[in-house]
Amino acid sequence: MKTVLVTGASGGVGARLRRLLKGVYPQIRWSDLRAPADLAKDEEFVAADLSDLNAVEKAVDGVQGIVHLGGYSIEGPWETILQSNIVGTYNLFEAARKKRVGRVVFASSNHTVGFYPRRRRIGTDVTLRPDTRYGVSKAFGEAVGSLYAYKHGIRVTCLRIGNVAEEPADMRRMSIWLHPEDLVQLIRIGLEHPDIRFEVFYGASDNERAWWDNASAFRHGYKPMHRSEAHLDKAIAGQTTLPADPIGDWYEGGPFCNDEFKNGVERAPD
Ligand code: 15L
Repeated sequence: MKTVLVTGASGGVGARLRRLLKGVYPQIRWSDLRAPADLAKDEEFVAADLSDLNAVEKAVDGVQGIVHLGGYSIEGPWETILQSNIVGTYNLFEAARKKRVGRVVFASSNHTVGFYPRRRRIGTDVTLRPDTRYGVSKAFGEAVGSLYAYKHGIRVTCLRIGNVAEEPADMRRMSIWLHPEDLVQLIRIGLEHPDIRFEVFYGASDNERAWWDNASAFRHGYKPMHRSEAHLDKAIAGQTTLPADPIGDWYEGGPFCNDEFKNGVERAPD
């Protein structure tokens, strides 16, 4: 893996990866709509709008692997989600096929399965239950990844990321937290592990209160280095600042589930 493209360079996760991936691969090309304000002289950057296939093809040209973080990272209006995440992710995989890129790591999200109740422990093989249009777009991305893996032989890893941060901010994040260094480990498995064909991993650190069975990641050698339990006090303190949310507190997706929720608490499906 000599040259790797990372989309979404200007976002919060992108900023952390720019620091942590330095030196890991000989050449890293960063991409986003606009360059990060603190782009260093030795960092390669290509501006690309994901909804423009020609621009994406140029960004992808000559790389062996892609980490696709780009797009809209929270719930948004349909038109925004459609262009940034649905058209954008299709373009990314299509450009990868045309330019013969060998591997793609796709940043999926816990919001593909947000409507599972917290009391259930789920694997990566459950029927998806997206909690938002954003979650639907990530489910679409996983499906496109599967298509391009099985039809075109691209080695694809989908990371259903929980919440990337240095510490879990509240009690929900105690269960879904992903330390940036553990994210790097998962990305490296996706880009380097010889057995990858099409895999889905949960993007979670060593979380004692996890709702997810991450066996497939462990089978590929994932050994998370960070334990959410070590930050419990901070998470409890963060939780006290949040309003009660009967829907969000019941489901794994938290406030994303409550957003526009019209189903009636008593009819909230299990
Ligand atoms: C996500 O998928 C979002 O990109 C991120 O902004 C957080 O909201 C995270 O999920 C979460 O569930 O905490």
